[in-house]
Amino acid sequence: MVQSLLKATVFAMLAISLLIQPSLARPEYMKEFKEYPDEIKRCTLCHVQSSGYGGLNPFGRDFAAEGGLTEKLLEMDSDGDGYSNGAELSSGSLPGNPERVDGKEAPGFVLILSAVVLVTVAFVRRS
Ligand SMILES: [Ca+2]
Repeated sequence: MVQSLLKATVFAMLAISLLIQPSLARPEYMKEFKEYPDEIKRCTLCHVQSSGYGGLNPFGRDFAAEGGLTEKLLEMDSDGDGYSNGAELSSGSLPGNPERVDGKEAPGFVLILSAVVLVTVAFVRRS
C-alpha cells in the first residue's frame, strides 16, 4: 500500500510538472497599470490562466501588439464584451476575459489539479 501511494505521489508530481508551464507575466508590465484597481493586477490581466498556461488572452495579445498601454488599447474592446478596455480596467474588470466581472481567476489551474487528483485516486485504486 505504501509503495502504491509512493508511486501515485510520484506520478501526480510528474503530471503536475508537465501540465503547468511557468508564468510569463512580467512585473515591469504591471507598472503601467499602477493607477488602476488592485483587482486587475494579476497574471490573468494578460494571460489565459494565472499559471501562464494557455498563453495570452485577447487583451494580452493586443497589449503586446501595441507595445504597451496606449490610448488606442484603452479604447479597444479586446474581449468583445461591449466594454472598452479602459472602462473595464477602471472598474476592476479584466479586459481579456468576457466572462469575468470581478477579477476572479480563470478556473484552469483548479481544473488541472482536479484532474490530477482524480487520476491519482484511480491509479491508487487500481494498484
Ligand atoms: Ca471588453
